[in-house]
Amino acid sequence: MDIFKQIQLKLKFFLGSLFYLSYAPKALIYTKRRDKLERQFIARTTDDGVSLPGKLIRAEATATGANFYFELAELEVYFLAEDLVRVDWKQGIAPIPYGIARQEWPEVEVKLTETETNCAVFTERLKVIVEVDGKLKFSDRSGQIIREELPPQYKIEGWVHQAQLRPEERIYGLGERASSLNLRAAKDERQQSKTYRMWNYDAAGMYAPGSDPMYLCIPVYLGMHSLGSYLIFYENSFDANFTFGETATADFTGGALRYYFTVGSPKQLLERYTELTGHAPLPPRWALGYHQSKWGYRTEAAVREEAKAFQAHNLPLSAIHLDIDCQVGYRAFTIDPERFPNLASFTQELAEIGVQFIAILNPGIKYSRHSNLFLEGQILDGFCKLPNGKLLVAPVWPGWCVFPDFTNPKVRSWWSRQYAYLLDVGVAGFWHDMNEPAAFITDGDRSLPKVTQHYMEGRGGDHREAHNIYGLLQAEAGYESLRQYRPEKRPFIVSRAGWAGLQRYAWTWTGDVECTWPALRQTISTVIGLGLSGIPYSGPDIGGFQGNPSAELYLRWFQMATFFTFYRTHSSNNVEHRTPWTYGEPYLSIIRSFLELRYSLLPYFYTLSWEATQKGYPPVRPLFWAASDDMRLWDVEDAFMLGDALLICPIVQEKERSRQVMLPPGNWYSFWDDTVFAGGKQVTLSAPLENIPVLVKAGSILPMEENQQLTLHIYPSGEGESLTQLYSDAGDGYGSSRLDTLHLVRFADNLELTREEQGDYPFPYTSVKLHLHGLKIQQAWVDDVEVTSQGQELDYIECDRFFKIRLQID
Ligand code: NBV
Repeated sequence: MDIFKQIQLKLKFFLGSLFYLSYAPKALIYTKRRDKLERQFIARTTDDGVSLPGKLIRAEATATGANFYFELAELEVYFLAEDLVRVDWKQGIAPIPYGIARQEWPEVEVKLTETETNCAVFTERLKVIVEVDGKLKFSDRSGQIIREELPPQYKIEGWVHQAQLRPEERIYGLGERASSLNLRAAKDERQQSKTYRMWNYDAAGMYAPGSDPMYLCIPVYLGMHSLGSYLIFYENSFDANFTFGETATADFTGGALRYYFTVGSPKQLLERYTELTGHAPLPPRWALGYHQSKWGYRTEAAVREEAKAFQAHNLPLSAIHLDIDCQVGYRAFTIDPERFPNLASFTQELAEIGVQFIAILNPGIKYSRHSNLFLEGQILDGFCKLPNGKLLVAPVWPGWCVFPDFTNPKVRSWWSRQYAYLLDVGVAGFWHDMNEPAAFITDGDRSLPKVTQHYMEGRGGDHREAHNIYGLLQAEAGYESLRQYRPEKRPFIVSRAGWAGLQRYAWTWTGDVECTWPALRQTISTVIGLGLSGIPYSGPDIGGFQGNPSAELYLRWFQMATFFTFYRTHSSNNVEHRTPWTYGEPYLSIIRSFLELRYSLLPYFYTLSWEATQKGYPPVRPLFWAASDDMRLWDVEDAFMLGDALLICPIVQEKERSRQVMLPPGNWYSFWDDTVFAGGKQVTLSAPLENIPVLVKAGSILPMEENQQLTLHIYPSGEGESLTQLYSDAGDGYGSSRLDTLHLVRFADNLELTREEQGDYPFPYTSVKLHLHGLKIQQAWVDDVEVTSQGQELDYIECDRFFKIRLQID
């Protein structure tokens, strides 16, 4: 970097620090106030007593399970499906079903048996054994015990729930975590266990791998051991600690102990979990393209210049994100009319070149009589208050702020109305930041005091319960708004915080991660973990948020992110402007080729999105998704699957030009040169600067597009057959769609490909190219008409929409 640039950056950093310092007095005052309130609160609730359920007195069968009456507790076991059960230890505040999408389930046949020592309540696929002291065991269809729980302990408020872990057991999930993929692998200083907190948390500008908690905590985890796998979701939003050592302990500070348990393969677990907490709706197709962002676009001219620079560099771009600098005094729902003088025509101008305008907003509302939002919210009595009835006021970007209480349906609908006029001027989507909710402090928890009161749908509650669902409910309000005020288009919201079910309303990103190689590597586990927690759309700030990545680090991060669902460069306001052309050549050309690859893979990405709407499978998957019984895959955290066809091996270290990976079974083709690798073992793959290893599973068909032409890349396996689906529609809105199902059968000397179609949407491609990898086409028939002459050795054939293709390969 030249000396001028260095001075410029130092100056930026210095000014940035001064800017933060200007908030320091408010942060100090608030921290003191908050501490005083917290002290009062802690004094009120400290009590160490715990009680166990005592002895089981009687069991009573119900239509859906059974009720168990213990000396000191009551337990309800309720089957929602044959392999999904809800367990409810009654004491404590019952949850409001914010996380739950499906309430009605068809009745299942459940039986109850009793012996001297225990009772069992079961379906064909899942058995819950309730022992007289309150221990619970869960067994699967084969009778194998999959999980053993100790009697739960009730504290004055909240439960402690423990389960035995098998030595080889792995744990995944808990929402967003900057930890190892297997959460049990990370250890605390005493090297025994690791505790993860359930408390959505603002890293305030920078976090590193190992940091906990993160912005988006979800009390759900998937357990895998040699006898099977299961998923447990605690429907309890209270602050909690989850510890994984010899046992798994969930320690809640309040609320009833209600959890859902299901057994099956990871696929089945995700299917069930997302049936319960909801599927992510189909995003607009443009959202799967590339997004450019920067904390620092202040004017229309700056944004125009950025969009034009993408064109000039011949780089595709789908969206530009505007951070708080576009606002008036950092206030929600504002865009400075002086700096963006004609927003409607500007968003139109961008849309004409295929670029969507995304606006940020934070939940904190300026505490001022000169703020309309404050006055409106006051009329509704819609802001969070303290127990003495006074408004809770804390500093965030606009200065002193009040916080909408999204647990009040009237507040949600009022908040929903606010998006309308930005939608009217063509803002395509929204970026919800600081919604843990975050507040500026000098020390301690960067949020609202725990005593802050919430409406909780009328039953009342405090911030210990409402904190983690705050971002979720803000996203709900936003999503409903976009559905209502712009019904012809699909909503697009990116939310930093959330809870179980966030996928119904929003995408997320992995926040203010540092610009380091370990942070790049961390992103893989974080994104996979989010997917296993039901959130299919996430991705990092490419290059990291805080700092200036080297050209190589940015490039490697970019290459990896090409295969994540949310594909966005973003960076802090005190760092160098970061774009695909920042580092010049050869980086620019390599990035361009990855951007082009991403856009040509859109049919594949879009079909994975459709699959997520049906089954809840995250597009980005762990390697064990391909073979969950292969223990060697359980800890692979530096590679991932994109759908079932692609295996991505990012480069996670500087100057690395090759790497190893443990392949799942089957054969794997190099995407770059068709070399075939036998799976089920470790292989070494080369990784020149120009690319990262990408493998395609033999038997797959990879749909790619370019200029209205669909290319079906066929990667034949030695034997057998496979099904590939291809989903298409208009790319936005709620019109018709189509599903093309491709059936590929491998015979000794030929391949047969048949296509079936469903749905009314017309076939969106003008022609189809069939590209055969690894073998040559000797002769080809399209719908029984021969299209080649003998003696040719072709890599591909081109045709129109077909129903049956036969390729002679020998
Ligand atoms: O709005 C500014 C930033 C934003 O760029 C970033 O992506 C968020 O994670 N925001 C946090 C607030 C300030 C962070 C120091």
